[in-house]
Amino acid sequence: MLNRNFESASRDYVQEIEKTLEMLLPESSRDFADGEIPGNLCRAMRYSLLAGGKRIRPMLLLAVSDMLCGSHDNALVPAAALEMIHTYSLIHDDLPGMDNDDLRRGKPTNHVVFGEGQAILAGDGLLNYAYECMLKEAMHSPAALQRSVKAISCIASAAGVTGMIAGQCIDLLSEHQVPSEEILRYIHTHKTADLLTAPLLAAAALCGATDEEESALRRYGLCVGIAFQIDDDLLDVTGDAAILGKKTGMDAEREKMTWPSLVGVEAARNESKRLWQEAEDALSIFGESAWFLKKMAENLSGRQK
Ligand code: GRG
Repeated sequence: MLNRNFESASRDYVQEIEKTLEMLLPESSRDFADGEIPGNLCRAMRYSLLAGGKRIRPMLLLAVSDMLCGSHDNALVPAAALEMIHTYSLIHDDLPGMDNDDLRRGKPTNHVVFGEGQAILAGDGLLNYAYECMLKEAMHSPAALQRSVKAISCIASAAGVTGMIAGQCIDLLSEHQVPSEEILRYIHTHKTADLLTAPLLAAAALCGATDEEESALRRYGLCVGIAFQIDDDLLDVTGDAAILGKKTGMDAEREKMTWPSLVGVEAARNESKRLWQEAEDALSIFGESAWFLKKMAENLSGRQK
């Protein structure tokens, strides 16, 4: 990536991501046919996947690939797959059995439009299809098979039962409980930071990064992830629902464990600021080549949605 203007570089990344998502999951008009995704399932999957998310996770994967490999040709499918996994987690998180939200990305949630059963399947579908796409792509290039398998394994662990699902499990169990820093750090690390670190480690695997590079990226991902979640908690208290595209004040209503509920709004703001700075510091070993990741941190730290 020669383009060093953050806004236009992100626009280029997002364009490529949208194109890859459309290529991997085109419309399917037939109700059912062997070897095809049933029409209704495909519409439900596409409804949430193409609803205009910020595409942070796939962008991170492409940016780290560009930084370490000088190109991101073999990173586009894993990047799109990661967005599918992220979208599945949002669909399931919004279900009546979890957070019971009716607005996401400024649109009615998946279960409101397609019904609960179909929304569960749309989430399951996106999760499974993500791995189908990554594995098919990996089998097409036997020379890069080992690196691809390592990248897929990073993503699977981050999204899995010791990663995002574990974080979500403790998050749900912690509703109505007295806030504790240890539990909150666990929830934020796994529910949020793991899936933001996954693209960094997957790209590191695809590019054959050194241990030192990998651990710098891990540090950056953890700091970005926790700061991102603290900001998310803060936006739920102080944000604008119209800009956010979802209701605010829901954490307090559900008695969720959050940074503002643990330490108050001001201290939560300070902790987030400290972590954003630590994230940038973690990139020092990459020098100038980490310009996009630095700008990404700067940009996310002021986000309104
Ligand atoms: C259902 C296993 C399972 C996990 C759900 C994603 C999630 C875990 C919960 C959603 C609520 C939440 C606060 C998650 C933390 C991560 C987060 C802030 C997600 C929103 O990510 P953005 O801002 O969303 O990147 P967009 O819509 O831009 O993609």
